[in-house]
Amino acid sequence: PTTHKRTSVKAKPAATAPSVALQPILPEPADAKTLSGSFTVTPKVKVFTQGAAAEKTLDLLNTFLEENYGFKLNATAASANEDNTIIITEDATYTPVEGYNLTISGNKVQLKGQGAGLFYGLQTFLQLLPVEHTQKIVVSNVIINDEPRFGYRGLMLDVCRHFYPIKYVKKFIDVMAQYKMNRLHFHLTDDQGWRIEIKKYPRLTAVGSTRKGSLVGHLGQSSTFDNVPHGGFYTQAELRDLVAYAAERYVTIIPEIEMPGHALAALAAYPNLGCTGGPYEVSGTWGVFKDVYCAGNEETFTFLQNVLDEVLTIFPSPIIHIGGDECPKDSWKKCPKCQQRMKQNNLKDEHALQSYFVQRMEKYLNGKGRNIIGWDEILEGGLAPNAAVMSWRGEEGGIAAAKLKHNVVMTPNNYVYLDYYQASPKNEPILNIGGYLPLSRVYNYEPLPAELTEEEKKYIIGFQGNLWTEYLSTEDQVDYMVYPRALAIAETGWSPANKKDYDAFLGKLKNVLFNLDQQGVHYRIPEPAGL
Ligand code: TNX
Repeated sequence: PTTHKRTSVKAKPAATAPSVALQPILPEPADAKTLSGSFTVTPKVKVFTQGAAAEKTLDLLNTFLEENYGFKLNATAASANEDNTIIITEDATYTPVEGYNLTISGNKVQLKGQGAGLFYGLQTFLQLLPVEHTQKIVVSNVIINDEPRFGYRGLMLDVCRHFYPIKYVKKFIDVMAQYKMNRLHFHLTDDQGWRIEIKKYPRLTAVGSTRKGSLVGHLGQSSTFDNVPHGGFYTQAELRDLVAYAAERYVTIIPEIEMPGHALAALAAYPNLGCTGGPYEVSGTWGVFKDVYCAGNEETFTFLQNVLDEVLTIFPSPIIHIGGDECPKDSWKKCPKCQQRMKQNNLKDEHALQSYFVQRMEKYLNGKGRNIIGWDEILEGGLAPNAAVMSWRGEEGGIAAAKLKHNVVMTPNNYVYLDYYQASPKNEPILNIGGYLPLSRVYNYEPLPAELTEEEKKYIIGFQGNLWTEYLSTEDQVDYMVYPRALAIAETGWSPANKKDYDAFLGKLKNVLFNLDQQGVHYRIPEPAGL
């Protein structure tokens, strides 16, 4: 029987659809192999899903198809072997957790991964569809095995210096997620405004969320105070909804509650928390202010713990940002309670007192199952035992923290501060805080410092671009500063270093910017390659 031969006509090889160009993918995948042939998406394409996350992925695909091409995929295949089918498989054992496999070949689209991987694989697939939505939807055959280089790929948004409504923050998250970023560091409290409702302390928002006006123009250079009241805050219900919205897109929101500095808005509301007792005002100018939380007063700690209790019920993030930057020690030096605390605890100077402050808050949060992250000033006077460090004054703090075996998020101002100029100030339509960070410089930043050993490099868990908003009073201005530089950050965070190429990146932006146009994002038009 083994010699039995079929005498019928040979099976016809499946007709291969003509090849088309592979659309560019941003961020560049870890590994992509283009194959000949193509797949055409039509309303007749069947779908086959396995797992709840796969169904969700299909829903997202259908929403996209409906919005952009006016149809949905309704036909379900009986098995994963049927031709002309999109097969989405949730595989709980797939590694790495955020990775995915997308194979388009043999008249099938197959996507495999865990929840996050399926989400990212879908983002890739959507980029492979032709950007002009009037065209036939033909996608090149391809095999993609993709995974991120860093687990933490973030952007920071400062909503204190200027307030932006939830709707805008959602749009911000949409774009992040499309380009596979997964951490939104939400800067919620500062001298110029307290933006999160805290039920136990209603004055934080009743008083602390509004200021009398804003400084327009650079201090000392024809600046004026506009006397236009500015304010706003998010209710807890709005923030819970935002957290859920972000989670659906695999974005974790890391809230920042600043301490012990940048505290004027809180002090204006509760002056007993400052060393002098006030009165204090929510600031309408920018910079660093001498009035900070009193480190000698027990009420300060009770207050911050109670605030954090409410913050933790809203934000499930395993890390909580406690600020820690730019805290002048002037008021502590003159404050009898602070001096007494230093004596009692054998603290040799005010930096040690700040370290005491942060360590106490760390202990409190660790007790609630959360870890803290703080700006690199938390290294001064002794780093709290489990704290992660956000290196912003260049890379130095991050290098020091990694050597101490602490986790680090790189966010050096000289490479990724999105409030810095993108070109010569005279050619820019809006006033920026200063600095000079053209797209190419942001793109070419390498987050793993060469002076660290391979072992030490493992502590650099990721990196992030920061957007401070002193001079950005409108959403359009935020868009202008963030894009396309945030896309450069997205690629550095996701793609292998050896897959990065600035000219190729600029080439890929054509499709990306087309998509951003469709979404109403008012990005800055980048200079062409070679400039
Ligand atoms: C420094 S970066 C700050 C912010 C300012 C920013 C302006 C950091 C931890 N603190 O308060 O907005 O410079 O670039």
